[in-house]
Amino acid sequence: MIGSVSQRVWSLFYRVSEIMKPQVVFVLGGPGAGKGTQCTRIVENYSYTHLSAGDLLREERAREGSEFGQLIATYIKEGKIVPVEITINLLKKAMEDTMQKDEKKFRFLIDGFPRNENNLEGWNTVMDEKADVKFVLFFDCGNEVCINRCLERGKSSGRTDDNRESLEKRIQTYLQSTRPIIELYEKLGKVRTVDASRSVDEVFADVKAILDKEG
Ligand code: UP5
Ligand code: MG
Repeated sequence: MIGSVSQRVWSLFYRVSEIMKPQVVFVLGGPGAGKGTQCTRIVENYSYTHLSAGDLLREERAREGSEFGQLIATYIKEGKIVPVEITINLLKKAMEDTMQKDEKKFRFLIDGFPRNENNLEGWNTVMDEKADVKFVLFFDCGNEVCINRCLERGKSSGRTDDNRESLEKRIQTYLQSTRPIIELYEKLGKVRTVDASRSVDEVFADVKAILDKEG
């Protein structure tokens, strides 16, 4: 009798912890494809927390006393992908902090990650057991549109990589390293693609349709 009660308690515990397991959507696409813009819109309409890997790296670059500040600065300007040990710790901590503050916040948009094989390996090593990747939201946008959006933003963004020289490198890195990751998820049937070259509202209409369907 006691045994069966405790069994039921444990099975309930496991069911609850399964429900609370972080649910992740990876948000990928070229530089300036609109990942950040669309994530902001999603957060306004759905119960997701937006974590931009690029923003977390820029914060770490600016943090006084950071041992990685200089390395991150160089990598970002060169459009190269920062070693995953740095990025994954920032992401993990941001997820933990969010869930600690509010246990209901267990749905995450992870924007701009994973960008290459090293990133994916790091995720699988550190987070695979701890979080479920639901799907990849892919903002598909031509290189020229991407470059022009970033150049336009560069007039006021203050970002060290919103200039033509860095942008050429960012595009190359995207094509060589990130596209194969998207293709890999595509083979698993886990990519939801949106034509991101249209207006913010048009893109978001498609995003909504995907999220309403996926839950
Ligand atoms: N805009 C947006 N949508 C528009 C639309 N539909 N129509 C017209 N204009 C639109 O948008 C970019 C600009 O376009 C904005 O001015 C916006 O108003 C306009 P945004 O939403 O910011 O696009 P996003 O895809 O987020 O562009 P971002 O520049 O942030 O993409 P990146 O992937 O290049 O940058 P990120 O910050 O993710 O990474 C920067 C660098 O950090 C990387 O190059 C790399 O060096 C490093 N990094 C890592 O090393 N590892 C990581 O895991 C992540 C980053
Ligand atoms: Mg962004």
